[in-house]
Amino acid sequence: MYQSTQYFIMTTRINLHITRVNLLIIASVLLFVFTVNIQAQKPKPYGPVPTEDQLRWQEMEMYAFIHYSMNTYTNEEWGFGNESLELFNPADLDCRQWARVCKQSGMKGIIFTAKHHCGFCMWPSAYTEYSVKNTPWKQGKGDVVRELADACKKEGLKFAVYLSPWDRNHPEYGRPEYVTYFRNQLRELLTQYGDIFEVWFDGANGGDGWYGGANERRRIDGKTYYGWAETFRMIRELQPHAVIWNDGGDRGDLRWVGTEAGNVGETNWSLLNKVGDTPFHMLHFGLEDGDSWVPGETNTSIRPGWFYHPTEDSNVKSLSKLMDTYYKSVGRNSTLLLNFPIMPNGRIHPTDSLRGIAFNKMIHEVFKTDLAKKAKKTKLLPSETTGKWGGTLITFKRPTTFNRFVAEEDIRYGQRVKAFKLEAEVDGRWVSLKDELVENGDGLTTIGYRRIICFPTVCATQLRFSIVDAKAEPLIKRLSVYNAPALTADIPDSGEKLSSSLHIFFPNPKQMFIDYDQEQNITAFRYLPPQGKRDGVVTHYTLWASNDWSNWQKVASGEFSNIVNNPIWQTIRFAPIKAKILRLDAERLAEGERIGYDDIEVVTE
Ligand code: FUL
Repeated sequence: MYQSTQYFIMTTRINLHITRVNLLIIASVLLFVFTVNIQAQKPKPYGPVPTEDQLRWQEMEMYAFIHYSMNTYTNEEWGFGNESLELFNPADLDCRQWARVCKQSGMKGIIFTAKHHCGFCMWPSAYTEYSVKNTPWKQGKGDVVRELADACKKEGLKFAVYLSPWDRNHPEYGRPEYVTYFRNQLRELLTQYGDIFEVWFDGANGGDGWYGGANERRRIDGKTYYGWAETFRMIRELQPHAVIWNDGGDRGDLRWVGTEAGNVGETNWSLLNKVGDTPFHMLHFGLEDGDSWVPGETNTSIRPGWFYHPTEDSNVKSLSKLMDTYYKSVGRNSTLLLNFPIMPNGRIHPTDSLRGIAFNKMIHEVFKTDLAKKAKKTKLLPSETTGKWGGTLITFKRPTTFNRFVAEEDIRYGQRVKAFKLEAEVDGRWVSLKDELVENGDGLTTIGYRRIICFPTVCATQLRFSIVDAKAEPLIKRLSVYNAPALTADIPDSGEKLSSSLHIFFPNPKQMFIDYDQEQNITAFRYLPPQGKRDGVVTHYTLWASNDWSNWQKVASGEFSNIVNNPIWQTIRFAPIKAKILRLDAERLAEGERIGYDDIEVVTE
């Protein structure tokens, strides 16, 4: 399994008088030496290691969620279970469009909400009347799961299902009969739609519901009620290569990262204990000494909600937000499960698809040229580094400008690195680099499958990577260096005309520039502060405009009222101005030293 030329043994010719007997002896000796050598050179696993299926899953890196159900027609996030079947009649349902958008957005597969909490089945299940078969869509002959599974196959994407354990429609929910029903449904999904790469069981369980007309609250114990062990056995039998995501009871193959905001901890161990509770910090950071391999999957939506709501058309995540999400998921030893909601007409909204495609393009743009490839890499002994495990010195041919660093461990043998250090030699001086997406400390802790470090651009002649602490000898299989463009190109939101090349950058921590290629007629500036914290929230501002970087016209100044307690979008409107550059000066921050933002929009005419 371990492919490396280092296992080849070089032999020299031996001049021996060979008889049959000693030929046999020589052959056995050689075989022995060869085996011993392989065993000596092949790394020994340290601690828990991934299965082949977990590895394959991790290598997918990004895949999509599609949320589509009755909620799409009621404009809700959760359905109650009594929504009328007449509501489901999409005029233009096109699973090929979903698959194409996902593929062009860099997604390697799709996980579909075959059944959400409302209990409505997107396939004609034989076990309930509450499904597409009793809707006006295609006169009840349609099957969304089938259409999507086929579309994925055509586009070369993998396919997976979300089957909500909680079912607010089913009369028996809460009783043993429902568990049988649930397994019957799962069996349909696992046997009729080809290969399934992941099975997703949501953790939201029990509560109010319609439950066949009972209209009551039904509480269950998510750990015991569903009999997960039996269900898992069935999955292993029917889809032996599927990985299981389970937030409710028995430990699956993957774990939730404790938030739907789109980030996992910068320290991220792919380990957990097989049994026991999983409080937020375990989900978010993993468990350094966990006894099982349970890697984190970062799930988030491209919009604020999981289902489509027209009011969110102007809140599709910006490109910079999506890149931030990428760095804080794939760049932190996790995968990214990015949701695209479906509109009532049965398609993905153009803003979401354009944004997804731009996101994928930007990832390719950032990681186009590995500047470490042509540089000299020298192995460093512990005594030559600041760490006790040695490291690598990357010497560039000439001073090189960069702002991203990528490291990967060979996780087949376990996750080992606990802390590392990055230093760049700039103008003859060694400076420490820190992950600027991390608030406390330098963020240089775990590596795992992949770690991406973002730091302000430096121009350096050498880069020193030292491993400060590790559980066992580190097996680093990749060290790369990139120079991400100092701009984040954004694309137009539907309705409003935004520049197709919105560049945002920070010349200093309290100043933000937005720079267009061409003059714009600007009518408003919008700021979404960082959510859930005071740090970096701009409370008082001055907004300036310019065409030439030297003559600045003051556009507006003032306060964002109540922004700390209610951190919603803030809009500064003004009479239209013609400008190429906008500058926001943070006059006061609620806390901290650096402007923070979750999103920025500029409205142009
Ligand atoms: C949550 C659910 O309750 C949401 O509706 C959504 O499906 C999300 C992915 O998981 O727990």
